Amino acid sequence: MTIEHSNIDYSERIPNNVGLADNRRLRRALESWQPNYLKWWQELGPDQSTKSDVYLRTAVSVERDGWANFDFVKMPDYRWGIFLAKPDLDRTISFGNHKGQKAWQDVPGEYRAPLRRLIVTQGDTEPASVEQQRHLGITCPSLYDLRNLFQINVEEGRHLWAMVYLLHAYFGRDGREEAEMLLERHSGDADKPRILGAFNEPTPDWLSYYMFTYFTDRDGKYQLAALAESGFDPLARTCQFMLTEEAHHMFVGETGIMRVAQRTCEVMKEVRSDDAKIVRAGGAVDLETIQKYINLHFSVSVDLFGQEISTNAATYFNSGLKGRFQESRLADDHILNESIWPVLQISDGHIIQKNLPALSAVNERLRDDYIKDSQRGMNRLNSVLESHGVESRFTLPHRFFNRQIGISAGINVNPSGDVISDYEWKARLGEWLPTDEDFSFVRTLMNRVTEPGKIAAWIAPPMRGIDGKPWDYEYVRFN
Ligand code: BYC
Repeated sequence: MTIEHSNIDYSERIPNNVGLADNRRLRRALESWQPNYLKWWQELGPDQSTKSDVYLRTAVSVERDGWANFDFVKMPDYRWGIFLAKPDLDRTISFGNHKGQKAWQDVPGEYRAPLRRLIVTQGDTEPASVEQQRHLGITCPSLYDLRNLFQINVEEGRHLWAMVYLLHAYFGRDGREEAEMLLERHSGDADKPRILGAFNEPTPDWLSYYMFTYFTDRDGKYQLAALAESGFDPLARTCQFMLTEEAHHMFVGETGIMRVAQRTCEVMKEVRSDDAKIVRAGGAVDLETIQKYINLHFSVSVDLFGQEISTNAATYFNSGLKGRFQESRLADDHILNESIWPVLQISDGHIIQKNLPALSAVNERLRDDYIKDSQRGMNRLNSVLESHGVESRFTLPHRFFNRQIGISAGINVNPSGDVISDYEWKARLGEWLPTDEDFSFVRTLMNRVTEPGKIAAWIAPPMRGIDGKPWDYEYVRFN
């Protein structure tokens, strides 16, 4: 058992609020992982960034108000640490077969393997995203954007620390080996790729990056929220605190896409045309290309919820390891043995809805929550178009479009949700997903802008800056 504090001890080599000073073995284990982490950061973290002073927030407490401190930091000196939300000593498990029992402070022997697997899968995504975004700093559209990229990168690094802490503290030798592996698998590596599909896709440009932080970080929000319900209390509490940091990541994604769309609308007005070629010649990303990026990143991200019907997911739920979104607020028995859930299926070339056992459909239910949330952001994005008098609207493609995992994997479903022939799929793919030519065009816009107050021509400036500073503040100082 460790002693828990809400304030973080920064006098330690590894800042923490888990009483690491009182646990020599664990402290030593983590201190021996730390140099490997730093080596990984130097090799695969943000390119050409180590000497810059960056205006970053660092967690100083796990209290809701005032948990972060902002200051200039060189990223390799960032105080990555271990911060768990405050404990609730009376907490009980709110779902599954152990509902009503006291939450576990240690790993129950029978759930060791599935818990480790969940923690490893979560942990694997964090450094993967840093690897995916490694080169983006070189083509940043403004200092404000560069700072946000770096903020997200250091926090994803910290989220890796969060999972590595759990592996080291609760899973013995296996845990230590898994922690090593988290630095050995790499995004897109042919031999040792990252575990989940989306984390092996490239993030080649800033439009992809905003889409990633909009769609893929939002998967993070839902997965972390489901793990924050876990009966294994240290996992629940670390995920609760990670969610506090995650909100800014989705903000960067959502406002990023909105700023791109805003600039496109402005250019459409300037060039008096909505023709993609003319808009591109005017230096903005045409609406069609933005829609194709949405289609790509949404489809890759909905894959991250796994199979619609999953025995893994049912086992996680039954065992009290992973709940549903806001589990304790849901008005049902939280056991689900008798419940059903509507799930889309494909039958005779048609998409139909079937009521299936809710227990096996918890992945799909989480995906439903995610899609609703993604749609809310699309509505806000569409309000940008509306306010500029542009008639077209962005849409989310059908959830079965372009899937690699689940019922529609390998089946040709168009963005409107019709099952189509191979011939039509191949012929029309370029209308729905970015083509090489689209990527090349977006790449031509990616020029580095680092003068305070200046911004690339393809994106509008943000409404406000960070931490009460103006948007044109010198957020990154190059040395
Ligand atoms: N790619 O029964 P199923 C974030 C595998 S993002 C490749 O449905 P399950 C972040 C699956 O592993 C959040 N493989 O599986 C965002 C299984 O393999 P086996 C990350 C996939 O376990 C931005 C098989 O297919 N956190 O934090 O119910 C920046 C059968 O599938 C994929 C988590 O994901 C895929 N997309 O569901 C930074 C939470 N999907 O058993 C960070 C932890 C499925 O046949 N993970 N498979 O070998 C989980 O809860 C589950 O592992 C999943 C999969 C929901 C991902």
